[in-house]
Amino acid sequence: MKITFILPAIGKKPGQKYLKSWLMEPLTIAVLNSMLPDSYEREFFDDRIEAINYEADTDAVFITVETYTAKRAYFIASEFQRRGKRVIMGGYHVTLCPEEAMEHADAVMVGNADRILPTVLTDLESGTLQKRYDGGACIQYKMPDRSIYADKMKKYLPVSLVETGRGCYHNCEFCSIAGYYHQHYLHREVADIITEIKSCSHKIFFFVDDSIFSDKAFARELFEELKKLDIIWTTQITLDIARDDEMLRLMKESGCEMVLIGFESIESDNLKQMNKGWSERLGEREALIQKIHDVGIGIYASFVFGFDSDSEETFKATLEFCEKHQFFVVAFNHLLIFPNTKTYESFKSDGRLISEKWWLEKGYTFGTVTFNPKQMTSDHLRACCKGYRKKYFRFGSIFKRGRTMHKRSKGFLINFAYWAINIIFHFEIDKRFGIPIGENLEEKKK
Ligand code: B12
Ligand code: SF4
Repeated sequence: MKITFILPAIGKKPGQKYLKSWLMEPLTIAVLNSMLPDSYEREFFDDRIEAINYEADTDAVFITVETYTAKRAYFIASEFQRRGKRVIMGGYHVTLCPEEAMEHADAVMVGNADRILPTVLTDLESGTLQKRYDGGACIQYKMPDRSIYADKMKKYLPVSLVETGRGCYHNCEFCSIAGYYHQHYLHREVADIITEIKSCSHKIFFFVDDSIFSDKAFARELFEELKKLDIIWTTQITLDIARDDEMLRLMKESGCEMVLIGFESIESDNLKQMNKGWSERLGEREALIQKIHDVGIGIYASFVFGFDSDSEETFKATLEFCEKHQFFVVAFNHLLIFPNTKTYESFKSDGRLISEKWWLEKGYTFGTVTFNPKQMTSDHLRACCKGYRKKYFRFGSIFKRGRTMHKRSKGFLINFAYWAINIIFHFEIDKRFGIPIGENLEEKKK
């Protein structure tokens, strides 16, 4: 048996390269690859950096699909299907929208592959493939098999991606993780994670978890073991980590140099609207941020605009807030209305969606707002996301923050990463906005 893995790309502007900051190693493919029996042949096409060989001699094509890559994934599937190949799809978008994906695939997998993939492979071999498989939520692999993209490693950012757990206990209404894991959290064995980290080639790690300290005992055990390794790492976390002084100290000692925090909004009403009111205790936010900075950990602060209390004034106040705290980097994104989230349902029932399937819409570009905000037009919201991002990443701001960064942490690697990331973000703003989704990917890859 031979399996062909595909990671579809989002899209490109004509003649441009794929966005550098999106070029991370495709951990999903390594994890799925590790689940195949040794006897299987396998190959992988990374649509972001290389041409797909639609003539590949293969028994099945496995495509991982996110909402932004769905249009492209369906095109790739159709190319293989018309050559008589079987296509199986899985991933976030398929889990959130299985009926839609089923129209484009021979089989879809909803949820995690870890438990159910052997059944899919048996059915493939015996020619009894079902239309839909439900993998549920689980995490059961030991060691991702990265050999599948070893030949492409130089094209990816020099960061190793490792997954320590999946899911999150919270239920923020706009979030795909909540739509996928339904407030469940699961983690791997610490020993497996450490063995995996030791096998990776880079010194910088991104733990792709959405909420690494959901299980505090596990997190503590993990951080204690990380202390024995000479690595630096980052992850996504909620601000309440700073309520636990011991955990914060342990994180820093174990090599954590930066955390990504989804603040989402500085407006209480917005936080309530998205069911993230729990992230804010009146007056405490500033103190918690200070504690993280005092221990020497930088913050990648992420904000989402377009909730009902947002106007340009919110952008101004948020920029001021970010400049005051001198965050490592920020993201100012417009609200993305992902399918099968509570936000999607409420915007749909209020008649506020401009397009119900924006991700398949012809001409849809990255940065285009797909709903009607309350206090701004959708074009104004888009312009503010871009304009205020530009203000934060102007060179004056980067230099000023760079000096603060150096005072917070003296590590060479993290300071180097600060300059590299900020400069990449500075130049990527214009490139990122307006990327046509699913387009120009058959151009010769550079
Ligand atoms: C690392 C990461 C990135 C990296 C690189 C991603 C990459 N493709 O290489 C960076 C930082 C660049 C990034 C960027 C973006 N990301 Co991102 N990212 C992640 C993150 C944190 C981890 C992904 C991962 O490696 N998971 C580990 C693997 C093992 O899990 P998995 O992919 O779910 O795979 C399992 C199952 O889903 C299933 N499965 C998956 N595919 C397939 C295929 C088949 C055939 C089968 C059978 C099964 C199967 O089996 C696997 C094993 O159980 C996820 C959140 C998360 N925790 O997963 C967000 C996430 C995927 N990203 C998301 C988004 C929105 C983006 C951006 C659009 C953000 C932005 N505004 O710029 C960009 C798009 C970039 C792109 N696609 O090129 C969303 C997608 C939501 C959606 N509905 O599609 C997520 C879910 C985050 C979120 N909280 O909403 N991202
Ligand atoms: S936004 Fe963050 S905290 Fe909220 S459900 Fe999603 S992953 Fe969990």
